[in-house]
Amino acid sequence: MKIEDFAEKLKKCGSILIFCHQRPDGDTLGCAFALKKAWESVGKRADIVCASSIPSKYDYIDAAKTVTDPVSITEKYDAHVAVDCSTENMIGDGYSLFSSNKNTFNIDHHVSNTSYAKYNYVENTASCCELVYKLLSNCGIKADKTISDCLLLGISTDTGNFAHSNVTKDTLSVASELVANGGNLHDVAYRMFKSQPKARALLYTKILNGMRFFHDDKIAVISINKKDIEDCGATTDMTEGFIDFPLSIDGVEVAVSILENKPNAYKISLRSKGIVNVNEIATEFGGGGHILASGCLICGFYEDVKDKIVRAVSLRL
Ligand SMILES: [Mn+2]
Repeated sequence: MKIEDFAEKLKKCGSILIFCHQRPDGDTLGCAFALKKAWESVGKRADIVCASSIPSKYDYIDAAKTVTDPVSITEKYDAHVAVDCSTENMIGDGYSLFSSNKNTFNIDHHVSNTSYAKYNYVENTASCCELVYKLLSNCGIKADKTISDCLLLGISTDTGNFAHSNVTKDTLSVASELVANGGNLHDVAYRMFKSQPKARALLYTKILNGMRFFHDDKIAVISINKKDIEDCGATTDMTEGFIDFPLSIDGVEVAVSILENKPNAYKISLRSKGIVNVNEIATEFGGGGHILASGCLICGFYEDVKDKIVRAVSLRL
């Protein structure tokens, strides 16, 4: 549906419950924080739920501390709104709660979005935060400094700080308006890209030591198991961004990260420089995402899982 119609429907809702995707990133959280602040700025009510815990690096935004687990919600809201979630699976354990409301909204920028809500607004932009900015404009809500900082968080993180090929003039023009409204881009970029806890740095070096190459060095694979994470005193969410390093290597076309989720269940992340559409590969295994960045879950023994995903990538090289 058109953004005008989507905004028109949502505007009528006095209380909304916002759903982030599991293993939340800066984009889904930036959307949720901005939407919550915006709703509150006009005297309405908004709460945020996420099926996973929120990484501590987002604590600098006060709304991060208000995010709760979907199971703790007993209240009724006028609408349930999913942000940056391409499928029901991305909402995770929160999906049964999400779908329990008859007024469901889905605003997202993933090409693979399955339009699972009553009202769906999907547009292929670099970040979902750009769409939330558009939504707020259409609701007649101005993005103040706080909202602008939240939206810049998603735009900055989903574009690799404006370095990915997904950046368009519209991305820059939204970012420019947010900066004009008082948003502090430097602060966001510093927090997300230029600082990290020691435990993450230790884990990173350990994981890079175990990097393996396949298919004439066109595929680089990193593997992260639970024990490595524990040994370094790190947490799973700290592995976000590790995959950028193998992809940066000259000659590597696809980088793969294999993260132990549960015993014999691995979360696969895929990044491509462009020759391979990794969204197709992830979809084959029940996941999804974008052409250049996607993910899925594969069950089995580590070596079998690794062989399966390397074979699937090799077939496309
Ligand atoms: Mn996103």
